[in-house]
Amino acid sequence: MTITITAFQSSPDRGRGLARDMRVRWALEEVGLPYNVRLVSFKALKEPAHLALQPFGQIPTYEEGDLAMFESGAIVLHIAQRHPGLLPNEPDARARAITWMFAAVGTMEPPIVDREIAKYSEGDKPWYDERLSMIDKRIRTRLAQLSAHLSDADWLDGAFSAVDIMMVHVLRRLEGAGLLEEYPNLAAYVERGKARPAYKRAFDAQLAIAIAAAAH
Ligand code: GTB
Repeated sequence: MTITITAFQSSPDRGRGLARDMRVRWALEEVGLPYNVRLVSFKALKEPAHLALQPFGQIPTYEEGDLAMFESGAIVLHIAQRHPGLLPNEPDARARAITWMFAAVGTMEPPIVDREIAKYSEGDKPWYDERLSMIDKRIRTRLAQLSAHLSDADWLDGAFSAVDIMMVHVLRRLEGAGLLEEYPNLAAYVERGKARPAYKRAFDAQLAIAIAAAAH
């Protein structure tokens, strides 16, 4: 069955692989599934054809036969549940891994996204520095807790899994903020994820789109 995902026609990150199609691409590459990418403009994101797939007018989406999905975490979980290699088989271990996938999007990601939103929507306000340091405090709390959990392990929950796809991609959004570097085991964890061949294939695929868009 052909798989089609959506991605930005022109990603604001200019090929840094920070948009959430990257985590879906990475999961697909890890399990060796070929996929097509439909590029969507910002205008088309808010039009009925795309809203029928993604009610919030965002990327990524995932289509496979009659199935249409949105939410990057749900898509990665779907891929991991149907193809070997990204989740443990033992039911309790699988439940624990899914817990960590939710922790990536539900606990770690929100303050990290807040930081970015504050930067571009409130960066000119007189109280921005104070707000930023409050957000950074929340992020540091979460990073310290995650760092303690990871300790000296390579991956968050046993063998490499969909958990690490989600968490590494969430943490990558802190690149350039100077926060991740305060937790060397987390910085090394992210680099370990980025060194995986499947990650590199996914990254190169989205970069090729950014390069083509820049050439237009
Ligand atoms: N919860 C949803 C999911 O996980 O799938 C969130 C999806 C989402 O936020 N999509 C963003 C989007 O489509 C792109 S990934 N935004 C357009 C809109 O809302 O109109 C977020 C993102 C965007 C840009 C960068 N960047 O430039 O660095 C990084 C991440």
